This record gives sequence, structure tokens and C-alpha cells, in this order.
Amino acid sequence: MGLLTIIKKQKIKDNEIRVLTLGLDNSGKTTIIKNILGEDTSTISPTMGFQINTFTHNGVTLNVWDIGGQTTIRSFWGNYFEKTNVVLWVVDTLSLERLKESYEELREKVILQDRLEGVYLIVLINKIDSVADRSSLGSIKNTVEKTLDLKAQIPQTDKWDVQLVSGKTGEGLDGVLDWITSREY
Ligand SMILES: Nc1nc2c(ncn2[C@@H]2O[C@H](COP(=O)(O)OP(=O)(O)OP(=O)(O)O)[C@@H](O)[C@H]2O)c(=O)[nH]1
Ligand SMILES: [Mg+2]
Repeated sequence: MGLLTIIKKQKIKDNEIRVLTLGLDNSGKTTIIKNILGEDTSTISPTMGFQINTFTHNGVTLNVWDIGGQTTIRSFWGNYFEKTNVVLWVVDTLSLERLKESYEELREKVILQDRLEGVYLIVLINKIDSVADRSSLGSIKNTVEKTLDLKAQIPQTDKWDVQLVSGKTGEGLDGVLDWITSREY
């Protein structure tokens, strides 16, 4: 390991990676985080405030903030932007009719926010366990990417990613954590 790598690792260690979980209500944010923590996901209620969870992955400490997504509390999201390194934007694959609303909120409340400039964005297409036809996952991913207009909104392609996950079964979540912990901060 070179000196630079060691310094970089130390830097991440000291600061921790701060991850803000956002997205429309009912998309599955809390379920995803509980699954990562190995907690019971069967009795989750809508998040009214926020919750902070800290854990390590690949030797890196992650500080994950779970914020409620209901319309009335979206105006408070800005209170949590400080020092954010990564935004997890959760999309519900079972409610694709809400994709346009998801696009508008992502654009207005995240991408256009000066205080979130330069943060990494990872879009999680959640609830894939309930997609009967798994061969449609590729086209669902394309639809989400196109509707959220990510290529045009964030031209630096190393700054964002889209991944298929299930907060219920845990599928795909390790890959998400790998992506987060392997970025340059
Ligand atoms: N089938 C399936 N259902 C899921 C999955 N993740 C979440 N759900 C269900 O979706 C509903 C909403 O989940 P939550 O985790 O509370 O969603 P949230 O995004 O935290 O909602 P707010 O806190 O209101 O913003 C619950 O009924 C969950 O059981 C998943 O991966 N698969
Ligand atoms: Mg929640």
C-alpha cells in the first residue's frame, strides 16, 4: 500500500462517510437500512423524523441518515445536508407511476441544491424481490435512469450510479456499500 493510499484511508477513517437516504415516502429507505443492520424489517412504520445509524463496511465507517419522505416533511431535508458525502435516492419499482414525482423531487431538492454540490448520488431501485418477471429488470433500470434524466443532470458519470436492490431480501445491498466505500472522498 502506497503512502497516498494510507493517507487517503486515514482521511476517510477520521471523517467517516456521511450518507443521506432520501426518496419518496414508502419507497423503502428504512427497510433498506434495517436490512443492512441485520434488524427486523417486518414491522416498519413511516419515518416522521430521522434516525442515524453507524456501521463499518470494508473497514470504512459509514454514518447513514434515514429521513422521512412524506410530502409534509420533505421541506426539512435541507436540515441534514451539512457534510453529506453521498445521497442514496430510493425509488419504488412497484410504484413506477410515481417516477415523475421522484424525478421532480430529486432535481429540486437534491441536484439543484448548492449545498449538495459534488456529492455522490446512488439511485436504488428497490423492491425487486416483487418483480415477477426478472427479465424486465434491465428495462426498468433504463426507464428509471431516463426518467430521472441522470446523464444530462449530472454529466460526470463517476458521480452517480443506479442499482437494483431489495430491502426485504437484501439483494444488491452489498454492491451498494462496495460502491460507496470505493469512491474518492
Ligand atoms: N416487497 C418489498 N417491500 C418492501 C421493500 N422495501 C420496503 N418495502 C415495503 O414498503 C413499505 C415502505 O417501507 P419503508 O421502509 O417504511 O419506506 P420509507 O421509504 O422508509 O418510507 P418513509 O419513512 O415514509 O419515507 C413497507 O410496507 C415495506 O415493507 C422491498 O425490498 N420489497
Ligand atoms: Mg422510513
